[in-house]
Amino acid sequence: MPRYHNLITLDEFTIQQLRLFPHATGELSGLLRGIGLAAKRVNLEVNKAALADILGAEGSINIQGEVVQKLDVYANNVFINVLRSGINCAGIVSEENEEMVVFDDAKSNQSKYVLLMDPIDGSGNIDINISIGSIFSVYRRVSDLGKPAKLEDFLQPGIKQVAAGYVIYGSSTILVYATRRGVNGFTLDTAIGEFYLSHPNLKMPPHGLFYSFDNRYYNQVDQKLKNYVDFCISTTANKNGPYSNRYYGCMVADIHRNLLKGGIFFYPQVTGKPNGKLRLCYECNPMAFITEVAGGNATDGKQRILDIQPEHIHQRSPLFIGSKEMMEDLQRFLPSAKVKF
Ligand code: AHM
Ligand code: MG
Repeated sequence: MPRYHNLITLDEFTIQQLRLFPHATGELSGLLRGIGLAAKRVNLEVNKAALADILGAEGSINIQGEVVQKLDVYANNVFINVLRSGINCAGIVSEENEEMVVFDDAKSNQSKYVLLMDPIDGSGNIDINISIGSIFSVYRRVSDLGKPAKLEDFLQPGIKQVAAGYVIYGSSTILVYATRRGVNGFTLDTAIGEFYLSHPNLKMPPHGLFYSFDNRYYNQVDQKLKNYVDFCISTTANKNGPYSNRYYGCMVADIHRNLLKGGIFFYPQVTGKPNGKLRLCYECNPMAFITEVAGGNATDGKQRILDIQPEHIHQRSPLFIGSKEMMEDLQRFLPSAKVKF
């Protein structure tokens, strides 16, 4: 019998998790089901991108000052439409929307969750058929149920995340999500259109062979960080010699590999980008949450990512994230990095 006949689907898994919590309402399961559905729709378009006239720039510049790709817009609409038509989300913040989007209807106002997302991470990879991703982060609202969600619901420190996850559209499509109980990965079987549990209880290896950093910024970073990059490519980096440099231009793909194989990823402060490039609320926080639950660490170079109180939904943050022992090595070079929590 094929292996997957014994596997459970994402929906079955999230429903089984409910049995562990007698007071659970099923709302988070419903929300994850919605995310899974949106991911399947996006996956379909990604797979026929050139045929579906979805390659290339859309023609506008987003709030971050970046060129918006057609697929960014498509994916953003798919996620928003699925979540708006469901009843398990009170509103969203997206990289593609300057303001929060509140689903102000009687049912959605009763929902206890809000979601923050980057609908397409690694947009620069779309046209060249290299992995891209979607990232999401779920919080319990702090504003009153029954009323529209408020900005304060979205501006919570990452440590308050109830769940976080990503979808990687790669050689296969995998949805990985974390709750405090663990990290699990589900691979899309396109024939039946279901995500199946394929990577149960993921743990990040404490050490790995990869470092992910855009080397074009080498001459723009602090001397201490240059010393660390020099260490990564030195013969003493680990017992097998230097680390391999792997940088896909898609953080989801780099961190997915590091989660499975061990590694470190960093996008620091560089010239003209005092806070790096990545967005705290829907890029750094969800990846930090997943990584920590899996046994790794994440810092902005001064403090734990998950402890940062966001002030703006689109604020950027430097990010250093990865396997525990590699993060401890980093701290020897950047003593202020505070990677041990
Ligand atoms: P995006 O969400 O607009 O695609 O930007 C985020 C991406 C990350 O996935 C990736 O690591 C980084 O931007 C690449 O940027 P750079 O070309 O500056 O190295
Ligand atoms: Mg993006």
